[in-house]
Amino acid sequence: MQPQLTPQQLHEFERDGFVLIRNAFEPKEIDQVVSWVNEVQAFPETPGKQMMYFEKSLLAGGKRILQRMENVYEYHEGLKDLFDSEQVKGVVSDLFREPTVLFKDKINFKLPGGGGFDWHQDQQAGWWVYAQIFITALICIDRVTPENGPLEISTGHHKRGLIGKEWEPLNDDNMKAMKFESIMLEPGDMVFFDSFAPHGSGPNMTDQSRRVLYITYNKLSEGDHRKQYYADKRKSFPPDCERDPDKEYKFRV
Ligand SMILES: O=C(O)CCC(=O)C(=O)O
Repeated sequence: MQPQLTPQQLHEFERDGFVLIRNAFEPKEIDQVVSWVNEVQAFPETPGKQMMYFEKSLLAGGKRILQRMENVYEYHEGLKDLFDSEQVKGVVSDLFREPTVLFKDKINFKLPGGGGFDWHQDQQAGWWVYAQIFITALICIDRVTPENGPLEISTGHHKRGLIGKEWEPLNDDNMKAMKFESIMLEPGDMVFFDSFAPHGSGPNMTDQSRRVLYITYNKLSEGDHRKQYYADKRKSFPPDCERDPDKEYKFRV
């Protein structure tokens, strides 16, 4: 099923910096995507392949849990086809009003005890090197509730360009006059958002996971940068299993 954006949804995206599409996937389709996410979640940590990042659970015991996985595109046929599909990439092209190319793919697992994300614009994470603007497609895998760390997005501030500094979360001054909307989701819902839309989220202190796929594209006219982006990221912020034990690594934005 290809979610056909209505003129109203196109308008909302331009006005707000994001648009929510309910039931973008049929139940059978999203069940398939959930089973693919289960498969990659069980992948072993392997240097040079999918990039797996872990965190310490905020719940009692503080065990090491999977926080996010990137670059599964090359290692899972089903997810690769999904990221290349009309249903996801095609809609981003409609929003850009021109052909688009995959920039990065990521699953945020937010398992029980998984931490939140400081307020930021994705564009602050050094993305300028690659392109001027990106659109991310979020696909909801697990139900998102007020308790498990929903995505919170501010409406209408995407038109202000870079609001904060690169590589630093937004500060109170940057966020004056911003209102954030928490987005509750069911599996199969999608959100498309602009790389300048300020957003963040809280931790998941429940006993259920809150997994969400984030697939990011840029305009094809700005070039295909996925391989270079991941080569750069492996150096600057490598996955856990590729780290130098004598070095300290800090997630910035
Ligand atoms: O998944 C979330 O809760 C927010 C994720 C986010 O902002 C990010 O990965 O940049």
